[in-house]
Amino acid sequence: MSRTSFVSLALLLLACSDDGGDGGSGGASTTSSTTSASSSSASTTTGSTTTGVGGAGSSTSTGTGTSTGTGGGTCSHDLCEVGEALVDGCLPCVSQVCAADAVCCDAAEGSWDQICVEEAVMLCGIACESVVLPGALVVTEIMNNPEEVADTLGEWFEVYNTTMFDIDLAGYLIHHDLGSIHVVSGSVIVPSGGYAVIGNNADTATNGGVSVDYVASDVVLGDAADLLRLESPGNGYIIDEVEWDEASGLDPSGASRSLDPTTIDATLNDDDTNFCEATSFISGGAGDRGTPGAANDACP
Ligand SMILES: [Ca+2]
Ligand SMILES: [Ca+2]
Ligand SMILES: [Ca+2]
Ligand SMILES: [Ca+2]
Repeated sequence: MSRTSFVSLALLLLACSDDGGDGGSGGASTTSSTTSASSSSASTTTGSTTTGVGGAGSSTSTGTGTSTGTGGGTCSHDLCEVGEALVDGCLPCVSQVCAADAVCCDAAEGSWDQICVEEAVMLCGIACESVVLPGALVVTEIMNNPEEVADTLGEWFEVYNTTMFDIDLAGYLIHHDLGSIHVVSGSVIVPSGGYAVIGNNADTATNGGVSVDYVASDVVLGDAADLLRLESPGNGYIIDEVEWDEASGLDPSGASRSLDPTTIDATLNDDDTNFCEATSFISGGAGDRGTPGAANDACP
């Protein structure tokens, strides 16, 4: 099995698991050695670009090369960082990765490249800032049919970051109705455990009072049916995709399609029945309902 097909297979398995996302695009190349989705935000970080902590708030780091807490020796660099090939066994996770992909421990011919980093994330469950996998972002709210303002002025959607790292959407591809692709220009930080709002108009005086973090004026949100897909740059992973169709019975006008807060998950948001009409009025808005940039209303 080639190295890239291993990553694709692992992503496929991830997509089939409970906490997986929408899976990667099978033909996507993962050979580029860097991903550009790393966060450059200084809002919560200390300047370290990769930390590799194993869990939020956990003091046991399974990703750092200096960790010896789970046996093994000391690795020459962090498992989340690309660099020279690591010595097999310097951490249990390295043994796991190199058993599957010998290149990562081949000092003569190989190196610990970005594929090795991704494999460490997928095989060992560590977290690395440079690896954004399907499910990391979830589309949680879609205002596809505002009423108080024209759709051409007041459409927006909201994404939530499920990971412990901030995610920068710079370079991400936004598809609506497959075939239309918007490439995010510039930095748009989705904070860890927080939201970003992407809309077609940032002027709160004319867009229904919505604070928009990024304007994508060419992303049109169909009233009857449409889809949104967020694709990461470089590796082409589908980080989340959501489709809707009024045939499901949910067909709001003047209220967003709002994902129930108990189902914030990239797989669960594939089911239209997990959405309902928002009930809160947009703060300072013109009368439409939604919670852009904030937690969603509970569904009945
Ligand atoms: Ca619309
Ligand atoms: Ca409308
Ligand atoms: Ca989804
Ligand atoms: Ca919301």
